[in-house]
Amino acid sequence: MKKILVIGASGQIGSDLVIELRKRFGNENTIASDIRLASDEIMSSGTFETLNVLEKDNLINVCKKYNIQEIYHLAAILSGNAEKNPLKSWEINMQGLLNVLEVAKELSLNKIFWPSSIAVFGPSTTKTNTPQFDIMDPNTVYGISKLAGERWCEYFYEKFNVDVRSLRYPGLISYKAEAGGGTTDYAVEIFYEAIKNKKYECFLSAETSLPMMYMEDAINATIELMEADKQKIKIRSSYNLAGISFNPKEIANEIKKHITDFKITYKEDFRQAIANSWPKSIDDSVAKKDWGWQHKYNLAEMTKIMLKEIAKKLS
Ligand code: AKB
Repeated sequence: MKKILVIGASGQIGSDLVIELRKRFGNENTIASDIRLASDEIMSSGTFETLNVLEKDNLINVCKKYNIQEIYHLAAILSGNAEKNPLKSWEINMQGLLNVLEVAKELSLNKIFWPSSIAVFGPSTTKTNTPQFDIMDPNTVYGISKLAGERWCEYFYEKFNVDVRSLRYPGLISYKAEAGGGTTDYAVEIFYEAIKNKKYECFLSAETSLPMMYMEDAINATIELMEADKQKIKIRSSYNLAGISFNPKEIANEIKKHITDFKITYKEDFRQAIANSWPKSIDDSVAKKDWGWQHKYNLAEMTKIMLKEIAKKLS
């Protein structure tokens, strides 16, 4: 059985991905790593290594120690937080990726997964049903680092035959770990506040539509992409990926079907400008055609699960 390393196992995606990889490929074959400790579920179900992706020698040591063949490199500073510390965020997002790509090349690893984002698009991009190929003029540090990262991924594939695969994630919604420092975070926070206080003050305006996805869909997309035959993967920068698109008013209305006295108010902050620069919805027909991607969850199903699971967690 292949040995997998997940970098960024304590974050929002890692918290779900590690558990699913362990289920499919074995607890002992999926090594979790991060600079901070992961969830109890991850710490107790398999091996964990403390690892800073900026320390390339340590990354090499961990890969050699466990005979790693695949890396899922998830560690990054998200859009909102990156604007507060641009140069440090650039270093973490770019040097982290370059270290992983270099190690993949040096150790001849089989496959790498690296997440890109809808943040690669910018103000001049087509806003609705954004196609795979369109104008890309991101104006956030996070978006610029993701676009540069996509170019590096394609470069390493073409020049050095590193089998790197990537998805442009929309905003991801999950109940296991809270999002941290992103522009789409409101769509997770709103559930916690609805259950705890029956009200939420949203940092985006009522009509701000953004592409979003329930975490289970994102995890399935990630593993399906990584398990697809190599010849099916035609895009070596990053694939557009779509789930559901909604705005704060629409998700609040869906929550009100379960918590009838829930109230939402709006107070825009600096993240409104970021959201305004991003697409409202994504065309992922290339992913569907190349490796058969299809999402499962809609807004109503996701809302039901999020409310149930977060209520359980908080009690
Ligand atoms: C963010 O909001 O920064 C992320 C993303 C869309 O990549 N969730």
